[in-house]
Amino acid sequence: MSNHTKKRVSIVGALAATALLALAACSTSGGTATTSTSGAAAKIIKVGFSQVGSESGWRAANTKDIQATLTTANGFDLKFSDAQQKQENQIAAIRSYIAQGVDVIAFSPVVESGWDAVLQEAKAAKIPVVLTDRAVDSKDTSLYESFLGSDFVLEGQKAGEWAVKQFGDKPTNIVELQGTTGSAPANDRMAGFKKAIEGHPNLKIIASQTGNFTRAEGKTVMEGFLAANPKIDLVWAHNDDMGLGAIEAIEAAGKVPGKDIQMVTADATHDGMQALVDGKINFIVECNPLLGQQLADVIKQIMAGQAPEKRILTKETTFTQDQAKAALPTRQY
Ligand code: GZL
Ligand code: ZN
Repeated sequence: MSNHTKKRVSIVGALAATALLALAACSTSGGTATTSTSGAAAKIIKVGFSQVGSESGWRAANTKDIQATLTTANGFDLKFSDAQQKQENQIAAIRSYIAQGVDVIAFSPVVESGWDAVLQEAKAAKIPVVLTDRAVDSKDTSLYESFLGSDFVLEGQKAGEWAVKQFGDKPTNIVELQGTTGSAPANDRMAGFKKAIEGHPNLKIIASQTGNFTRAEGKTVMEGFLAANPKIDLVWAHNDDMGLGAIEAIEAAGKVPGKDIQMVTADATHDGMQALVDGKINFIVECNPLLGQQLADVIKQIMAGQAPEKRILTKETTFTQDQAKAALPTRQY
């Protein structure tokens, strides 16, 4: 190849490389615009998210997934707030998102009721709202575009059906560690479990109290249950974290969890599944926290002027000890 041609080839090569670099830079810089598939600059979507808190392993996995999915590289500018399980903090966060003029508001309501006023304000500001994880009891369903999350009644039912199978018609004293008072998961898991055991009068819920979905409160409430009830056969804990706290109280009382007192929980987080493998929990009903992709898809539909499905269910299953042994090594949370 002549020197002249070599020179031309190297200039063309350099130009092509620069062009490629420029293109790459603009698509990952996450500046004001990203190149969408059509090549036209797609607007970054400003999302205000109000999270319940950081009360449990489930919540930590849910937060991690949402933050890992709603990134600038994926076309989002995510504003995220943790309400420490207080409704007034969520209402304040939603109001601040309205004031900031975000494109979409998403949140997991800590309790079911008391949202109509602030959701009316979002509607008046023409900011669409997406519910994730937990539901609100607003009669006016125009206040939100979509609700994506689990069927908690079904989760409770699965736990109750297991208890019926496990204890047959032997007299069985059950204590219930309820989730946050007034929250959709607590209300619905309780209802589902009760429905599954009705018609089996041998299965009796002899005590029921909220442990607010935390390990610490689950332990304290279980200590109270143990002090007041000489015969407890089964703990029904609305989440793994309260169950793990209860295990500490059971062991401190010199009893063997999973044997002297059996346990069924909801969530299937890593630590819960480990306790199931260790035989301290006997059955877990999964509640899938990985809602980030579904949320991203719903927001993109809304921004494209499409109406998302009103109710989007999460896929989830149940685990026996053997199934937990098989699943634990590859679980994402
Ligand atoms: C259920 C979620 C509940 C989990 C708890 O979707 O709202 O809140 O079961 C969490 O672990 O605290
Ligand atoms: Zn029966």
